[in-house]
Amino acid sequence: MIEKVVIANRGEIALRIQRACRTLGVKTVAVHSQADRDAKYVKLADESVCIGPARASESYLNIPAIISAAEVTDAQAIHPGYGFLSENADFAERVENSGFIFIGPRPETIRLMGDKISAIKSMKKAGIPTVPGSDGPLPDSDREIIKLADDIGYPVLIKAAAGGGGKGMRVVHTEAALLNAIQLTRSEAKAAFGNDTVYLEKYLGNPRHIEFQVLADSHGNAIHLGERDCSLQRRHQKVIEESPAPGLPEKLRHKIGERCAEACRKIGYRGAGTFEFLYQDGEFYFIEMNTRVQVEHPITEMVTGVDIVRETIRIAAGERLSHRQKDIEWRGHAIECRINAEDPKTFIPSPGRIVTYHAPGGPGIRVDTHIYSNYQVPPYYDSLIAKLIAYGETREVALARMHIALAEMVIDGIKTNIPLHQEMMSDAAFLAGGVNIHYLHKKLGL
Ligand code: MV4
Repeated sequence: MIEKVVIANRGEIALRIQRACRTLGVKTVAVHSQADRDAKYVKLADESVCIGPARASESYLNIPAIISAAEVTDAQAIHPGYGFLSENADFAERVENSGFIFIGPRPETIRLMGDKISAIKSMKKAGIPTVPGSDGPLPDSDREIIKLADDIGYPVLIKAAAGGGGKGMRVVHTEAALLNAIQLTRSEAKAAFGNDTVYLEKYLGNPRHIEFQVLADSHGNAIHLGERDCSLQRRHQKVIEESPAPGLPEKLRHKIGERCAEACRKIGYRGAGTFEFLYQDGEFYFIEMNTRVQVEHPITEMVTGVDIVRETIRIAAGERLSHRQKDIEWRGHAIECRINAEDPKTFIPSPGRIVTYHAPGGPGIRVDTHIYSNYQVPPYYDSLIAKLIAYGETREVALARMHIALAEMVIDGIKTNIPLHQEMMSDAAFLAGGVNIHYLHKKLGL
C-alpha cells in the first residue's frame, strides 16, 4: 500500500480524501495556499506544506510546487480531487515522470477524454450510445457542412472539441444561420481553449442529465455503481443531485451501466470515472466523460455502500477492486444539496466569516464540509462550502429528511443558498421527480 499521499486540493474534498486515506492507514500531506493556512483539513493532516499565495494559479494550480511538496515530504502519491489539476493530463504526466503515483486515470486517458471528439469516437466504438452528429471535426467545405447539418436535422448544436461543462456551444435553428454560427463558435473556442476545432450534434431540446459512476482497476476489472440525476442545475453548476434517477427503468440502468463498465475494460480505464449522458424520450446519449471523482459522488456511496474515494487510492496502489459487479446492490435513495456561500436570489458569491455553524443530523443525514464556527470563507475559490446529503429507504423519506435537515442547518454570518434549497423541497415538479435541465432556469424566471 501507498504510505503517504499528497492531497492536491482544498475544502471539503481535501477532508474527504483525508478520511479515505485514514481508513487505509495512509498518511496525508495537505498542501495549501496562504489563504487556507487555518483550514480544518490542514490541521487534521499528518503534515502540511504551504505551496503559494491565495490565488489558485500560484498555489493549487502550481505544478512544480505540488510535486516539490511530494518530494520534501517523501510521499508516494498525489490525489488531485476534483477541479484544479484533476483533469490536466500534463500534470498527471509530470507527476508520473517525477516518480510519483497519480491517483487517477493514465495521462493518455485524461487527454483522450479532454478532447470531446476523441472521447465520443472511442466511446461509440466501445458500444456507448451517442448523439447523432458529425462524428468528428467539421469538414472544410461549406457545402459539405450544410449537407451534414441537413442530414442531422435542425436544430443542431455546435460544440468545441476542447470545450465541455457548457463552454463553447451554440444552438442553430436554420441553415441560414449555420455558417456564421460556426465561425463565431470557432473564434470563441480559439480564444478560450486555443483550439478552434468544432463538431455538430443534433440538439436535444428537453433532456435530463444522467451520469453513470464507474470504477476500474489496473487488472482489467471494471464495475458500474449506477446513475445520478444531475438535471437540477443553473448555468452548468449543479445544484441538487440524486440517485437513483427518478423513474429510470431498472433494466435500462443495468444495460447502460454494463455498457459503461465494458467500455472501461475496452479502453483500459483506471480509477473512478463518470459517463455523462443526456436522457430524453427513454434514450441515453453520451456527451462527455469525466476522469475524476465528482462533487456528487456521496449519493452513489449512500445507495451502494461503496467508498468511492477509498477505492481510488486502492486502485492507484495497484490493488484489485473491492467489489464485483454481482455484489453491488442499490438500496434506497440519496439526494445531495450543494450549499454555496452565495446570495440565494442573485447568486453573487458571499465569502466572509461564518459566525455560527450548526450541523444537521439524524438518521440518513451526511454532511461533507470543512466549515466550522468562526471559519473565514476565502473569496478566491469556488463558493461550495458544504454538501448536505439525505438518504432514505424511499425518495419520499430522503426528501422529508432533507427538508428537516435544511431547516436544522445553521450557517450564520454569510449568505448561503439554503433558502433556495428549502424552496426546492416544496416545489411540486421537483417533488414529482424527473425535471429536465431547463427546469431551474425556468423556475427562477431566467
Ligand atoms: C447538449 C445539449 C443538448 N443537445 N448536447 C452542456 C454542457 C455539456 N456538458 C453538454 N451540454 C449540453 N449538451 C446536445 N446534443 C444540452 C446541453 C446542456 C446541458 C447538459 C447537461 C447539463 C446541463 C445543461 C445545460 C444546458 C445545456
